[in-house]
Amino acid sequence: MATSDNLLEAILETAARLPDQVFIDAAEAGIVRYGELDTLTGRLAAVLQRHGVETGDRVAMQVEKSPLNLLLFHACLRIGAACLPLNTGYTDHELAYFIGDAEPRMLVCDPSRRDGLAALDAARGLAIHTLDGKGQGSLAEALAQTDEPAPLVARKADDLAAICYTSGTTGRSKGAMLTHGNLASNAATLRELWGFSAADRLLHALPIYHVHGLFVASNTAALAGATLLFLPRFDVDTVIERLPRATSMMGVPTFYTRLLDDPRFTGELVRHMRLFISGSAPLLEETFEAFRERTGHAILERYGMTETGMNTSNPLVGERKCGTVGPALPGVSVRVRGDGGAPAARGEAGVLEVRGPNVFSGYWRMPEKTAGEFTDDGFFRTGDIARIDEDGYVSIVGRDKDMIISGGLNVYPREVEACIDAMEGIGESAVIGVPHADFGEGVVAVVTAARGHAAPDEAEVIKAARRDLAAFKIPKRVMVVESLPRNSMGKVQKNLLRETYASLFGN
Ligand code: MLC
Ligand code: AMP
Repeated sequence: MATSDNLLEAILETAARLPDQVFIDAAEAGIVRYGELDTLTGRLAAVLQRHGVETGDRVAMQVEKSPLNLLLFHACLRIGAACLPLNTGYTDHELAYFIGDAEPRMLVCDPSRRDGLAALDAARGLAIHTLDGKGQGSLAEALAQTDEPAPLVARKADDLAAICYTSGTTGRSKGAMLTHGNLASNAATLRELWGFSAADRLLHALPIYHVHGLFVASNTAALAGATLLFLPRFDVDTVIERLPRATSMMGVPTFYTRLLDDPRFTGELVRHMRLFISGSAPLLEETFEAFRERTGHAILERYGMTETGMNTSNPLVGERKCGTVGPALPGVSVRVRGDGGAPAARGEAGVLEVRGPNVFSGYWRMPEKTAGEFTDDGFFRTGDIARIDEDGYVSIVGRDKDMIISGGLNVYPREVEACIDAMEGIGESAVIGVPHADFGEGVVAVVTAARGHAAPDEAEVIKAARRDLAAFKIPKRVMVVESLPRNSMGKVQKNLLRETYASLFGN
């Protein structure tokens, strides 16, 4: 019986029952069995402690996906340190902000980034270890030299387990503080709801620097004693090759559209599969229908956020309604508020609010920002526009926040605009998302020339943006206009721009 609310303790309970079962099968990158989890996480935790990481500290990780990367998250849980997963695409410029804000005790990065980040350790007393996608680096070397496992530290449900940064529509990126209770309750609910068991082999092609791959997929599988078929990234060839061994798969909509684009992806290939789950971005009805026609499987769509983990899900057994994200999870309350904060009538659209054990404890060192996002009765304002039907199924119909979701990754126009506006020769810019067959939405920048300057050059703008911004945020196109359309209040009319460029990517 678990003696504390430490999420790793719950995972190790499952592990103790299934010592020979494979937890992570990463093919040539190695295999980790459930029976090894206690010792491995203990030894890795001992390495962290030897470098000064204590309970309550933060450990930042910006590393390529590998089994050791996932175990590093578990090692943090073990000693009550909060892990700070960071997109591998973030530039040094972006990284410096997260390090400055979260003040981690340790950063684990790819060996190729080590030199560029050298200034950080000197300036902040930060211990830096390296780890590459093959599981090699100074962290692996230190692990090999460590025999004595660090004991597991008891945690309460409201103790911090992770800080996940999510950009804001205004201002700085915010670190969403997720607790052991948030992660454990959500994983236990999803295991039950989606019927995960030790018989499952979950095809895991998601990155593990976001909640989808790190928490939803990995924690749910680990609590169930399932096997993760761990791929370094989503690659159609490898996915098609490994699907015959899988029972289930989780992905963003781009995974499913890319599979459908490949003639080798047939109903025969996936007849044995139990479950396909989609989330992180809207699944188009045409994708749902084409998938069902090709394979006979109805993709199960669910809805969540970094701040909340999963909130709603279509059912495992029962109707999966296309175009909806299903009813609220057990224990989670959802409601829709119309204009002025009054409850919306059933079927009417408004801002979606959620409350439950999955909802984060607040933004790191931003108490005012946190207070502003919660209602007096404890509901979190998601910023998504939704409606709820007579059966309690939620449909996400829009966003109250100026955010683009590209291939399941969020891009905040304001951040890209600030970067472009600072460039020589640019007057102003407006960044929008328009339909894109592969990424769902494609980032487009509409720019004007600064007074007295020639029209900006598309390639130059893109090249300059790359210096500061991760590749997924870089506009796929830069359109030059004489002036941006504005309303009578002087606000840029992005809806007009979205209409103008709706077919830019040939949709
Ligand atoms: C990569 N690129 C992207 C991109 N991913 N551009 C826009 N949007 C993206 N998502 C860039 C690359 O850097 C490259 O640029 C160019 O686009 C082509 O890359 P690619 O080879 O096609 O990309 P690929 O490596 O295949 O990645 C695409 C992807 C990946 C869809 C497989 O982005 C992915 O795994 N997305 C999942 C993200 C995720 O896990 N989200 C969950 C968030 S949690 P260049 O210029 O370098 O050539 C969340 C909560 C919830 O939202 O509910 O789950
Ligand atoms: P993130 O901040 O990366 O966690 O992204 C969370 C956002 O992704 C949500 O607020 C929604 O806007 C969006 N999202 C997640 N799942 C879905 C879904 N199934 N349908 C539509 N939008 C989704």
